[in-house]
Amino acid sequence: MADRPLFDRYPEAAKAWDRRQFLQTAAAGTVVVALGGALWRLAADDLTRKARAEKRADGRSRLPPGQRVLSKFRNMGGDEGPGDVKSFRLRVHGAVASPFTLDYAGLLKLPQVEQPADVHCVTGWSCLGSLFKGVRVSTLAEKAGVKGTVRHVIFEAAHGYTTNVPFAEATAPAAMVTYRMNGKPFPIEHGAPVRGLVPDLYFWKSAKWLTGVKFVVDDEPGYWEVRGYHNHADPWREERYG
Ligand SMILES: Nc1nc2c(c(=O)[nH]1)N[C@H]1C(S)=C(S)[C@@H](COP(=O)(O)O)O[C@H]1N2
Ligand SMILES: [Mo]
Repeated sequence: MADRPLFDRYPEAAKAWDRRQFLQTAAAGTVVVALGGALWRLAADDLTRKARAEKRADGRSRLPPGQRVLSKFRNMGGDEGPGDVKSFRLRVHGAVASPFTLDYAGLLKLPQVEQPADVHCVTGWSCLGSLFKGVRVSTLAEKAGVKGTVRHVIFEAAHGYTTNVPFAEATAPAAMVTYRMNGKPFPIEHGAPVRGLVPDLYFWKSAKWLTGVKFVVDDEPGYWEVRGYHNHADPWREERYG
């Protein structure tokens, strides 16, 4: 861009000059963004087509209906927790024989798994095959000794965010509390240091900035569930809104 001339004596000329510069910059930017966007869209459409044709081990389509594949997670926002490992605590409680609280080192001492998962956001994007490392919710359930009457798991997060998942689905092999994605810690905006992961339900069921896992007898609809989103959130049934 050209250096801005001195317009002290001609403020009207200054306005016109600034406007012209602005329009030029905006036009150039639009072309670049449009080109980049078109290439990105072609690549994403290709991933989407491939995933539609694939089947999961459980026989379901790799891509739930109404979803498009993105190559990485979009940051969907939320009220961030502190994000550091030093202050991290995970409270495992509710209808259990032995409630306990883990710090980060304690979490790492439990049996670990590292397994790929696909995630599906209710806004329509899916991200396939990221590798997640962590501790299964079933491991936490066993350690706590959940009572036979427990039917739901409430994931608790910073600033009061919660989400509810049926016990059977929260303790399926795919569901965990995770602290690594593709070998790297989660960035703060994606839930550092530990987030829930219930990949076979819409992604709002995967609480970022996790602080607790509570096993309960009676259901407790969470933050989004009381704001019009579906209580169950199965992407293959498109359970988007309640
Ligand atoms: N604590 C907390 N967890 C949360 C949310 C939130 O607002 N707060 N948003 C949920 C929603 S709506 C989605 S789609 C995913 C987004 O995760 P991402 O930002 O890592 O893509 O996190 C879920 N977990
Ligand atoms: Mo979301």
